[in-house]
Amino acid sequence: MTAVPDVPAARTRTAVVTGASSGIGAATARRLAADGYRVVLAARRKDRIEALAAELPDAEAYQLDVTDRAAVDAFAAHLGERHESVDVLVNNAGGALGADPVATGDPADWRTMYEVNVLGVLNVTQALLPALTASGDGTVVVVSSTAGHGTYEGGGGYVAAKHGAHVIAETLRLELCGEPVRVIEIAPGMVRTDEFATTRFRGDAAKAAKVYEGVAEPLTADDVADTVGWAVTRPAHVNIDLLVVRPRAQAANHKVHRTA
Ligand code: 8X3
Repeated sequence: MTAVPDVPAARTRTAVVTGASSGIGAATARRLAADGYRVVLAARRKDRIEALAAELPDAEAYQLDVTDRAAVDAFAAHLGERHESVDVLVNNAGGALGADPVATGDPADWRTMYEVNVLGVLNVTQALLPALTASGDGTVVVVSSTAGHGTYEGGGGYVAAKHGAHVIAETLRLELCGEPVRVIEIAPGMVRTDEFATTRFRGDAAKAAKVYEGVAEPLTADDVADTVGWAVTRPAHVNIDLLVVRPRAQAANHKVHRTA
């Protein structure tokens, strides 16, 4: 009789997605769950992430404000207790506030955007890096923006903050060279989500709608999640440093084709 060799059960890999309560974060959580990850959805809005986690095969919701360092450290400790490993971190939490010129932008808005888009990425990445490294094959994703690669009038504090997020990804990749951790930056251009533009214009739906006016097909959150899922599921030795994704109708930050 032939002995059946012991085949070790494949380890369930854990992916953490911040800002998972809506838009690109929620779509990314769904995508990584479909790719077989145990997904931890982290966001401030508990009801939303709980509802999404309940829909996914193996997911957990964890209420988190990425700008609160003590809370982020507690989150890292929680993951250490509850999960065999942390394999993927998708730093997605972020957003824009206002579209004022530099001359009149509100410093409080700039501070808030720096806190979430830059320090939020720093906090969660620092806290989870030991676990990502210990996994033997960790991946850090920074969802930045084309606003991190070029500026536009009224981009103000958002453009400045997203440049900061881009620089974190670039610097971290240099610093981790030789460690078993990839650093991937996904830079989306115009994406129509339920909240991005509405938040930026503080609930002014008319202003928010103008952003996408006449644009045949802005990207969807699923389009971006697809790029995250693709980049993360490349073989471990393949590092997609930077993936810029825009709708066909947007050739550059300023160059958007609109129908009348
Ligand atoms: C969103 C892209 O053009 O609104 O991250 O800055 S843009």
